[in-house]
Amino acid sequence: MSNPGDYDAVRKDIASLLKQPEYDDGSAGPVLVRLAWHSSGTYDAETDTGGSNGAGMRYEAEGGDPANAGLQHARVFLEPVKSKHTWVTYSDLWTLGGVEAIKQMGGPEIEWKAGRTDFVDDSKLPPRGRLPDGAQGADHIRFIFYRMGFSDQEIVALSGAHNLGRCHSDRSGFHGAWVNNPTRFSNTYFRLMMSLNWKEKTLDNGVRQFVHYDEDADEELMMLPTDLALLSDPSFKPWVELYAKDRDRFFEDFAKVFAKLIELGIERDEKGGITNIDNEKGGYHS
Ligand code: ZEM
Repeated sequence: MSNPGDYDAVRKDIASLLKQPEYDDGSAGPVLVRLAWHSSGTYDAETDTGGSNGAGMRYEAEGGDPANAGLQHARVFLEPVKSKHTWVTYSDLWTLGGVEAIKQMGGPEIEWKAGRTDFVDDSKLPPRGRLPDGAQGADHIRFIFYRMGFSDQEIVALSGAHNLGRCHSDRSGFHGAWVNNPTRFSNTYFRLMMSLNWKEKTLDNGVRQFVHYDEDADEELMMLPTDLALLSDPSFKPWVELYAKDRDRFFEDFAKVFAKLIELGIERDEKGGITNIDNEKGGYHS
């Protein structure tokens, strides 16, 4: 137990659970980043529904969305942190988990604010199907991310998260990692996207992805159709080129857009207090 509001204590415990020698590439970090993203990425600006507040993924309607397959691993990794710091809300914990994991994996510091509640407001629940489908192209990417209020530049910056982690056949049907060192945050994803020769491959399960095989590497690298759509689209491409060249600019832009992602649907006053949720109905407020 820690004092309510001691988020540094929570961060410390997140940092110390990242090392998981038996899991994937030895780190819980990438799947924590995906949890933060999927908990936020259901937002629809027009109807002001979805988003990280409410931690709806705890329930079948959202948690059982096939797009969220595998994210129970991330929630299980974080459970001891929740048991120890009972005052922290799941919605704060899941977003902070992503932020702290990125920092620990060598990425930028991302602004994070507390105050989300775990009260599920039925009028804000997102329908399934709000998250992107990796098998599609640029039109689909824009449809999904414009709905949240992101620009083309922000879409490309956010996509740089694919420096981390991997695809699992039993979760998404895709297979493999984008880079050779997928537990280290960097701009390698953009550099490899531009420099390698990507070949289309149909996996045994019928799923189509792009691969690059290098004799010196341990395993084939991969790109989703949506990843390579960034390179063939005239408005996305200049940002891929910039981020491949300029690591610092990528870190700076990524930090800004990830901070925006985890604030979707949340309105705050000047002191940072959330103004558009019912404080009576749960959640901790400092
Ligand atoms: Zn992802 N992502 N993503 N993504 N993603 C996967 C894995 C990870 C898309 C997508 O279909 C997939 C963003 C955008 C988009 C991460 C972060 C972010 C996987 C593999 C797929 C299929 C899942 C599996 O099998 O386990 C699509 C289509 C996207 C946009 C067009 C954004 C934005 C992200 C964060 C800012 C991360 C970290 C992973 C690795 C997860 C892991 O378990 O290793």
